[in-house]
Amino acid sequence: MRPVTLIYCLHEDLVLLGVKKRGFGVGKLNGYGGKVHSGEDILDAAIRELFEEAKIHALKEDLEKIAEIDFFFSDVPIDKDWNQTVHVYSLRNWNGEPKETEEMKPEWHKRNVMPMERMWIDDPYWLPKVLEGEKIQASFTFGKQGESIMDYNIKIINSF
Ligand code: 6OG
Repeated sequence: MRPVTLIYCLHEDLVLLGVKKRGFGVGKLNGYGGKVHSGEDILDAAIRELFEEAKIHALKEDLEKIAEIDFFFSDVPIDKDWNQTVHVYSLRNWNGEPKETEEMKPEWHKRNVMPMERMWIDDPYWLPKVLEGEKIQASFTFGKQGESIMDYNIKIINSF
């Protein structure tokens, strides 16, 4: 499974989401993150992706791990490399103002009224839980190239 990162920046009752402008999940609203390079530390990758996509700086000690999720795409050829393990973090302190980049256009949303119809179809199952403070380990299996959920499992855990 390919490791990838995902950060949700939180400020008061708001969460920073971005419209993905290219690549995997184009057009969808999501947190910030991407692929961990080979040999790269996962937290370093999370910080690097956040800077590349939003131009804000984070410190490792400010990242709080809130979820680890395996995503399987049952009808996408293995060599397309869509199957991934997403390491999810929340972040309350950073430096700088989120900016639009070639990859993401930032939008702030109220945490309790997120526009789920513009997000990945798995998000309603787990994202509200983790933004309320739960920690989860989960897996999802998709059909229809990610447009339907065939199976999922969510386990609430005490800590990572
Ligand atoms: P690149 O591969 O473009 O980064 N990601 C998902 N996020 C959610 N909420 N649901 C999913 O369900 C996801 N699959 C991947 C991880 C892709 C970014 O998208 C996230 C990365 O932050 C399938 O570099």
